[in-house]
Amino acid sequence: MEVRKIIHLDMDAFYASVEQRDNPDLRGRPIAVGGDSTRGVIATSSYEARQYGVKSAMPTRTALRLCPHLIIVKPRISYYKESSLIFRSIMNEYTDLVEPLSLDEAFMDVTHNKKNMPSATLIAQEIRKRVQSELQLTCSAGISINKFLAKVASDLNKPDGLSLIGPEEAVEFIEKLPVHKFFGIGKVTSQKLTKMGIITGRDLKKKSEKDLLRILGKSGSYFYKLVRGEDNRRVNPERITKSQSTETTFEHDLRNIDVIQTELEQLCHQLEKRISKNDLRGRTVTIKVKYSDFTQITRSKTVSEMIATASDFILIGKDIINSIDLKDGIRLLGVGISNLNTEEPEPSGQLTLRF
Ligand code: DCP
Ligand code: MG
Repeated sequence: MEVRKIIHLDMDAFYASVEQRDNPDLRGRPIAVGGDSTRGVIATSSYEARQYGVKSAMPTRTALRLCPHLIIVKPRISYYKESSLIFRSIMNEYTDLVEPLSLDEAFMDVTHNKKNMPSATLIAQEIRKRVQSELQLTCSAGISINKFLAKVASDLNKPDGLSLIGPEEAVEFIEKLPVHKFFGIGKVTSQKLTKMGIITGRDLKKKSEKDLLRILGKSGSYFYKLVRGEDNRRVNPERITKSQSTETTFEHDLRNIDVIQTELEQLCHQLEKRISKNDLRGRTVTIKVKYSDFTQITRSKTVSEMIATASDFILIGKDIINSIDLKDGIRLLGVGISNLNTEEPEPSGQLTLRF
């Protein structure tokens, strides 16, 4: 099979950079885009603010404690969308195989491209220059042979950087990569792997596919291939997000309803973070529970309004959990949102852009 040339592009401190671009008073200063100090959270922060530890999804109150002179700016999503559209149109000049992951992030497959440029690195460099001159924003690029490595690569020289993981380095790179850097391996799983002495890709590679299926569940086969440099997921320009979810497996089965609800709250905050990145809203909340005997149930509730905040998910999620039989305890809890705004019918005669 032909070696592919995949680029992953990710804007730097996206919302905050747009704000600093549009308001010179904010340039060079620690700013955060987000809600107010009463109950708001930070969507993102400028790199100046990151030095103080101000991060995405942090309560604004905490952020102000870390950095008292932090400037809080209210989000202006329509402006971010406008820049995002231009960003995407620049990428589309090189190929139609552009798969946006959120407003500020996308994969491209430039193996064959409209400009017949043989070097993916040069394409990425050109795009970065154009983003700079047309949007006055910076972005970082990762170039490699598959989606997984391209995404890891774009993070290596952030902000305003580029990095290449070439075909000959791919396998060695993955072998050295700590398991917590693997997308799809969460905190609990990586702790579990660490306890088993699996610290890096190399350790993961020593396991048979059967072992990985046992340790990681269904995704075991995916990781088995991944550590061998194989990730054949294609760049899909048509992908529309239909649902978003997040789940966690506990180290010990949980029986106590208060503990379960606290876990639910954390999951709901993670879910909010995920969907706010994509500017998504939804109407159906689903709770997934796996019992100690590995049987699994899901229960959903649909509301009439589009919702997008952790507090709404928590309210509905708790309602669902209270109606579920917890039996002898649960080993996994998940929360998801569907019936998203991506599935809304388009108003007739009007062209709307999907995000
Ligand atoms: N976002 C959000 N809530 C989060 C995380 C992100 O609303 N919990 C929004 C704001 C970000 C944008 O999504 O600007 C893109 O997310 P990234 O994770 O790419 O973060 P940034 O672009 O801000 O920073 P980086 O330079 O690390 O990419
Ligand atoms: Mg970004």
